[in-house]
Amino acid sequence: MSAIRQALSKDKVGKAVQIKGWIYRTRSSGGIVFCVLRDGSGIMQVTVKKGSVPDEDFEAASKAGIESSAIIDGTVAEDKRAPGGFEIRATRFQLVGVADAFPITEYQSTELLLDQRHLWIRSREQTAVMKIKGALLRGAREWFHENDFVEVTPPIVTGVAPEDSTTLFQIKYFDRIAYLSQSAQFYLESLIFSCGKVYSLTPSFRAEKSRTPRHLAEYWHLEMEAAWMTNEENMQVQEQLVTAMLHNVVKECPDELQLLKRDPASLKKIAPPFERMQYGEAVEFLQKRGLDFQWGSDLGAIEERELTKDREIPVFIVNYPKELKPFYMKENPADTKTYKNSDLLAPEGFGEIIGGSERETDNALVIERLREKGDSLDNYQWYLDLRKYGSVPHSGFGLGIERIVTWICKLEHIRDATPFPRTVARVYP
Ligand code: NSS
Repeated sequence: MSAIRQALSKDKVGKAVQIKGWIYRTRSSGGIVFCVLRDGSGIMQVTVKKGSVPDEDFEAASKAGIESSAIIDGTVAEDKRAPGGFEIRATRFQLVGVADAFPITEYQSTELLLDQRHLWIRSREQTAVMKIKGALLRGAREWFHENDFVEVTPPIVTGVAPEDSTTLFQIKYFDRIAYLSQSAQFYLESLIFSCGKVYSLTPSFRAEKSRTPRHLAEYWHLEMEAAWMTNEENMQVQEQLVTAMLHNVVKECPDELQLLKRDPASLKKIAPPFERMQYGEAVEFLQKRGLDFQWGSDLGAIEERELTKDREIPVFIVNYPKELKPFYMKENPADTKTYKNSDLLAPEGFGEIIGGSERETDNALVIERLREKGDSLDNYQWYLDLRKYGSVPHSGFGLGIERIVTWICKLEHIRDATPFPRTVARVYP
């Protein structure tokens, strides 16, 4: 058996091949069925001619509707009119799984496509997005491996809230309350004492009630934490990692990028160092652009768009005011109103893909901030212990995988960066 991508080649011309796949398009005219078969690696035209295949095969090919599965034997031939420039002239057409009338046709509403998500993910665009996502993750894992990070496996069920506690999902956990993890950060902070440099890829959960094109209730979170690391070194890891991820997509997914109209040159030119812009500079920049924006306000979608729309390379916004960020960040000694942190904003108007910081190691400060936040210290005793037994300076970050996919694939909405999106309105299918 041959994958379609391999059959689409000059040196296969005249050779016998067998391909297995699903009918993507089909039409018949004057004793010939032209069907385009799809198999995940690509699409290819198959011509089934009456007399060139057994009669029952021709009959089956004439009747088979789109998304039926079939096994085709035949010979590869060059044909300029066929997609990809080659076709298979069938000698056998075996229908395997007959498809009912497919519920998805052209120009469907977004809601219908979401209801039929389990079928819609067969579309070529969705397939391309999933392959690019796979290539991003492979690029990330390779980079971490080459740079001596240990992949670790933190829990998903937890009692702590690293980020905004209003977005926690509560679950009944036997006879107690627990939460779905918002971030693996605190567990990674514990693991640096043994492994030094760690990372994890886990689902994270945020009960985001606002419907935005950038938020999911469940997303894949790639997080890193390292002992002895300053926030500047943390940013160096981020710019190298992101570059490696993008360059791996360019290497592995040229066809998928083309299908999604993403110019690979725009990704290839991204390389460290990325600019570092102080939060204070960002405020001035936005004011100059005519936005009514004051020091101390959070950068929302509008501001991030303004900061990045004329850029081709990601930019770090560093040292945010304390009131905008979570309690675990390290105070910036150069300006104690701010933290030693950074958000990485993707260019072309996209906005945040990473949030990172150096971590506070002073337990008194951590306790004070937890109290201000109104959290019970009971669930955090283990986290406070980390500062009692050989505490070291350390930093880390979290990258939203669907965010980077949305940016690279030029998707309008983050829900298309994941096969089964979980949003406030949807857990089906
Ligand atoms: O809230 S973050 O900014 N930071 C953290 O969770 C840290 N505790 C991570 C760490 O230092 N280990 O989230 C990190 C990233 C953020 O930049 C987005 O890219 C992504 O996670 N993110 C999301 N993606 C999709 N949907 C939602 N709701 C979402 N929230 C954050």
